Amino acid sequence: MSVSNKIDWASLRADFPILDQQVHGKPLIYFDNAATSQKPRAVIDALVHYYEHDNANVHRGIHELSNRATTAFEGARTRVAKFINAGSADEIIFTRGTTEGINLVASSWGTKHLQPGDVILLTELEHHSNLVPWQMLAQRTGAKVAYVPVTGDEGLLDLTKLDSLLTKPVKIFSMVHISNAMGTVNPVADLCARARNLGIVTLVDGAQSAGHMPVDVQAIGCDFFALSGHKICGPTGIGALWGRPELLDAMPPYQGGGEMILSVGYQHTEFKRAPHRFEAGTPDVSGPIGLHAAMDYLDAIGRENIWKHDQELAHYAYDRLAALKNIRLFGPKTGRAGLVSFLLKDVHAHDVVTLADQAGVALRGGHHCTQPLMHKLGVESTARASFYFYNTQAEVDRFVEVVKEIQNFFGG
Ligand code: C6P
Repeated sequence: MSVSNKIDWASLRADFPILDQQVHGKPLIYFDNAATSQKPRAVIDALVHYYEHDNANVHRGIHELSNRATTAFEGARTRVAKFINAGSADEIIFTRGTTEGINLVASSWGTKHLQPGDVILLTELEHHSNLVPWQMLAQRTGAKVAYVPVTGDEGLLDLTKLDSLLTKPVKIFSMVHISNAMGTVNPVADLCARARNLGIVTLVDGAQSAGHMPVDVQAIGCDFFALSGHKICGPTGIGALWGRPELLDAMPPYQGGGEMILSVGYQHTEFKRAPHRFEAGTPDVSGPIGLHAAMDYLDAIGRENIWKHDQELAHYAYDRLAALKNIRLFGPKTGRAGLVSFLLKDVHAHDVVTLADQAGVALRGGHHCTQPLMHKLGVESTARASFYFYNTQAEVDRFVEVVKEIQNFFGG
């Protein structure tokens, strides 16, 4: 693999203590990175350091620990802004993850702007996180939800339909950057430009893209971008939503409470500007600190390098699986992100995952929170192997052997 020549991937792998273990007596092969990534020592150390030295509530105290915690917390906001090339830290709202980021936009921006007859445009590839909040909003406002169709097993958007779908009643177009179920990489910059020409607001679900490829929200040209920290080497429970400042400042708060106010009376409250008006209550302080360490770690490797590595591994895995009999593969043949999704003839995806686990290989099987997509493709579930930069070609070879053993076990 070409990128392997430039970077010492093996030594990076040693940064992840969890990977050095046996599962069911076999060396762990962790291929469930699209669900959550593992954490390097640098992130674990940042969390331990924070709790051992600086733990305090933020924005409240004038004491030393509170000042340190606040500086670290706000420093992490600046780091996130740099990670996705936002114009300023004020454009970054800390959330629990992608799900909460999308809910925030649907609830705050959506409730303010949508009316009966308006349309919310999504794609048939979406994760439930980018479906359910919009369906709930449609129910509340009388708007309708429409979808850019998917062509079939290759999981590509049928963009021939886009002109007829991007019409005047569409108020927001919310799309996944990388499909967690198919590995499709959507041409989000092009989609956002076409929407923007018509004055349509756009949101990009960056759950699977942010830590896997270079992301520049200004180059993408979207209005909102949501990401999850736990999928990019950061802690669970922390994520970020980026929004254009002119949109954020005109949006009503999503939740009320402490920290998001300028002044409160018994009848009336004045709110802070974005981002603080969207962060009610004591925030997760350690989460942003861990996320900061994760982003430093990823950028020291280079997301361009990570992207090439993951893509090469995914294409290698895809080609090796495609050489097997009685297998159905999902997602694009070329240009795919770092995962493969498949079904073995007459074997349930859960059985594949259970037997792979016995061999030490961690996969995911199920509908991947994309039930409508699965129904469209006429399946209930798939088995999925999803990669990150600490995975190796040798692990893929072992995984393919395990898939063959499972086929033999079931007489296939
Ligand atoms: N996908 C997977 O195994 P949260 O849970 O908020 O961190 O991320 C939600 C989410 C949103 N969009 C996409 C494209 C995603 O892949 C995910 C999470 C995991 O594929 C859990 S279902």
